[in-house]
Amino acid sequence: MSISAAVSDALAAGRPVVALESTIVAHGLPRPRNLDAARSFERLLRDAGVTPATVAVVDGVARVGLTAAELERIAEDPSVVKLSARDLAPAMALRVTGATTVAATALLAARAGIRVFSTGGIGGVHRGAARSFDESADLVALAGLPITVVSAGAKSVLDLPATLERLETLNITVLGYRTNRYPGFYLADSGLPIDWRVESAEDVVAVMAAQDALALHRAVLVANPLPAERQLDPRLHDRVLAEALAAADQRGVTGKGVTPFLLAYFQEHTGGASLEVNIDVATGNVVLGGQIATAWARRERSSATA
Ligand code: PSU
Ligand code: MN
Repeated sequence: MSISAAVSDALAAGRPVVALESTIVAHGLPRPRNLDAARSFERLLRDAGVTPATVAVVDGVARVGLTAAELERIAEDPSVVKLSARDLAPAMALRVTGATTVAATALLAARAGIRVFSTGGIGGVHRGAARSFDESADLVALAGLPITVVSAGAKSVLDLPATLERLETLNITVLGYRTNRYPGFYLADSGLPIDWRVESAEDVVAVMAAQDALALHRAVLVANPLPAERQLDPRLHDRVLAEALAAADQRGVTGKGVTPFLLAYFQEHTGGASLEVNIDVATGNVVLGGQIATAWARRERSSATA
């Protein structure tokens, strides 16, 4: 594993760092918008004084912090594979280039000592999971990693009530950022309640510190909805969702192909509207992740000198 100089310098100096995943770039967003988006996530953080650490495996090297050329390759090369946590070791051993999911990104970022990670939506329990057993490895990975993940919940292509139940079972703390409802990614409000509401980055950091005090090496999930006026039209959303699920079923898509298939279907069949919402959502999470990392670095510095 290799941590870029920018990231390791920032960590050593106690400056804020935010991890970013690369599956959203390689398999979650269409070319060429994916590269623009990946660059803009990094730029937003740098402009806020935060070091971005985009994670991927490049020619068998697990990298935390990519060069501009590596980021371009992940976005543009169609042979880049999707790597979850269980795929990291074979990808490294067999010198593969791949994009990391939330599970794999969280694992590598936590190993590097990064405490905050921003993404769009996390994986979760798929509809029909009672039969297919399809539950994202993101959930199990986050249950064992001390990292704060900022997302807009999980996409409605998933079974959101079941996803929240699994988060409860796995002891993953869920905080609503200025909301008491779980966000539905494209929609600001899934209608499902969350127990804990926080109002600020400082609140999130206080929860992280309390987890540390208890030696709980588990993720904190910050659920950050997009503003209601920017959400996808709910009628369009419901129609395309039904079609996407039927198409996946009919084509017999299984395993790690399911999520990319559903996301691509949504993008193709909402006339680009879902793509704009997707980028808006991820951008909001990057901004909030930057604020949390900044508050965390400030707290760590003050407790080091206290
Ligand atoms: N959800 C999104 N966009 C994404 C993903 C999920 O809204 O790009 C990606 C993330 O990288 C996540 C992965 O970790 O899909 C989950 O895949 P699976 O369901 O196969 O575990
Ligand atoms: Mn799956």
